[in-house]
Amino acid sequence: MSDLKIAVIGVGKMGSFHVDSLTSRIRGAQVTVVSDYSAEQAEKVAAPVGARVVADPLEAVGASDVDAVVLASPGFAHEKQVLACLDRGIPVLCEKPLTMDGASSYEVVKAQAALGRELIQVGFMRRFDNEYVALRTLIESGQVGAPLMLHCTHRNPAVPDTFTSEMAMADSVVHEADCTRFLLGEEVVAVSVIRGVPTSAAPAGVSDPMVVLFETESGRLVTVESFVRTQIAYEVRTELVAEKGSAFIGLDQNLQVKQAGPTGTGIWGGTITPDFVARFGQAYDTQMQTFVDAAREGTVAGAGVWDGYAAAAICEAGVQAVRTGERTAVKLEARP
Ligand code: ISE
Repeated sequence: MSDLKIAVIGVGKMGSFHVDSLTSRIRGAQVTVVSDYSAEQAEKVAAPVGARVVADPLEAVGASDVDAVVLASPGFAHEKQVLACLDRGIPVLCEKPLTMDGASSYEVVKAQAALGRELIQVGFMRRFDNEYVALRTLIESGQVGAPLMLHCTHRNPAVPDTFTSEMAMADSVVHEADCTRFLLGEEVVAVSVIRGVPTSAAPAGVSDPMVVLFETESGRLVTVESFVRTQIAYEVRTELVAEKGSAFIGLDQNLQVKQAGPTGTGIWGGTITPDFVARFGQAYDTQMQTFVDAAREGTVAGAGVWDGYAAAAICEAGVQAVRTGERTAVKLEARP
């Protein structure tokens, strides 16, 4: 079987990581087309891998040397680009968010259902992270009994000053929304937000850190600490509390070193990953290999269009909860 020819649309931090992954670590794929609103950035990423630059993203989707698309363009551009992939009948791996709100994501859900084929995969890469997979396997095995609660920590070292509390919900906490659904296998029905004392690194009026509470269909509780300006490193942890035990992932338990410290005493410890690409590199690559393997068969695997829609609806409620301080219900339409 010949290599899958891929167009990567949007080659900022994430898109250029995907181009590198597809070129050097993924089997059965070749990046043939690169598109970006910055012609200079597109050329910089395309040239070393022998891809051609197509300025118009919709033209890239329609190109004859493209069998599948990886979308890492800004979220507001996704809807049109994903629908163009459906129109052409080719698989697409779309970075989150699927679209900017629940209503437009539901339109995409309906469009795929009308087509009768699954062609959209949403880039919730944590579903491919070895630790998240192990935690879900543990839950499914019943070894620690029925799950009761999740406690999630989501810390980023820094974000631009333009990154508001609403953006923390839509851009960062969205992963915890998807993990909740992935780990517990049920929908989130309500979101509440509690704002605490902000870090001095946060601009005036921005709540950082904040605590988010998800309630699931069966009444399980999920707490999320969202803190995007820790000024330290990237820390993402989850603790499961179940009837007969608990379990933890994300402890940065890699290389632990003991050595002489500055004060004549010994010190020990390891390092914390600096950012999400370093922390989830394995998950991104596994997700991409899964996408390529499925796309060569004309389909997709992993988080689907419904997962993208549910996450968009949860974040919409979350943004509302940030703004009003009120517990906000998540409204999901019927699954087609
Ligand atoms: C970023 O867009 C991601 O997807 C990361 O996983 C998340 O941790 C970060 O907060 C987001 O800005």
